Amino acid sequence: MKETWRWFGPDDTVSLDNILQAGASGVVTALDHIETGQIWPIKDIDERNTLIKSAGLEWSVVESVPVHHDIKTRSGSFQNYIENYKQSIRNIGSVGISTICYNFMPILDWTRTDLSFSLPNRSQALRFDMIDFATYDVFILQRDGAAKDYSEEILAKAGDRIHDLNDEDALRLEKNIIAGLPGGEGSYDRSGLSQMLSTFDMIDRDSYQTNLHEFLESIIPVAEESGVRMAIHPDDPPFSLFGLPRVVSTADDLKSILDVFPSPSNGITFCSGSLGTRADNDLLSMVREFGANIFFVHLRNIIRQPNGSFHESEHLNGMVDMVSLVKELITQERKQNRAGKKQLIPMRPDHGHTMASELGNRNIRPGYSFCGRMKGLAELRGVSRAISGVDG
Ligand code: DNO
Repeated sequence: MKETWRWFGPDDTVSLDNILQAGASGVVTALDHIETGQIWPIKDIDERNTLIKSAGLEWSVVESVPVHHDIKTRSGSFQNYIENYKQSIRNIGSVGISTICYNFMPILDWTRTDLSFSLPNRSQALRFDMIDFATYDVFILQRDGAAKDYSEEILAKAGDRIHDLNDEDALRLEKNIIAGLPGGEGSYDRSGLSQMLSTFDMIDRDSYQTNLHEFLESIIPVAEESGVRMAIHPDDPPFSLFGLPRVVSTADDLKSILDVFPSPSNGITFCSGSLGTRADNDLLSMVREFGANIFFVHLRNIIRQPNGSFHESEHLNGMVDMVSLVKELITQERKQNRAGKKQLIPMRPDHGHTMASELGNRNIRPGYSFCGRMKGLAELRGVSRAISGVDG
């Protein structure tokens, strides 16, 4: 696999030199200054690419070109936005970047309830706590019908928790959940979120899946012509939130995406941390099943609890058997290369703990510390080299 690093552009606290020093050879980045739905101009893509190249790195993956809400809901100006999306794919392909990561999560992109969950070694991790989430949804946001989306046990605990939260805790919880995380799309306040949720009143799981399929039918042929591979990122977390449909969460979901438009340009971002938070997702068999269409890999580990809560653990210590997963990914990569692809799959250490000199630094993007990711990358490279070496 090719070792890459997510870079948030020239304003990132981590410089391109830092990325080289951490041991990556590729960069994963996006033009966050372009408003969602607008065309990415060749000039801007070119400028970013030149910057990366002049630092001795390669722009391996665009993460992400966000999909506009109108496309997801097939409302408003969705046809226009699809045309713009196609043009962005062409422009990205014309600069020679061959992989685009995107997602189809409704309203919120990835979300957590706690951005500084303290681990036994006193570093900090991101956590999703189901009871906190239910507390917010049912008692703070007071979404219509929210209670029916949770078990009696969770509701009872949420009912207790709301009494333990002071105003400041409640606001922090709200901000963590809905104000948007790095690279994520949606950033809302309470009334903005409620208003967005109402746009999904008439969209159930089946119709949302159809919307995704129709989007793929429009863009995949353009990606093929442009020499670009589209890699859909799974839902994070991979289950419904706020009663919204999520359609990129399981092996069946991924299969339906690949089957609706079979193409060397229609593929997935295999995110072990997202997919791994469902106990019923068998990651190794997913890699075996979808290997030929895994165009990008995020490696991250988790510890989950039976009620759906989880936190992000060290890259090698958690419920994902990371060594076996890396081995399976390398096996698939070799198989593809023997079949003539001759391409390494870009991999990035996904998230890292906040630790060492970065603890307490408010400028660190949650999940995107330098030290934590460097530790993750070093560990994952070690595993990867050991496996490649052993198998020749
Ligand atoms: C979180 C990330 C997400 C992801 C996008 C993909 O760390 O994995 O921001 O990149 O949702 O489109």
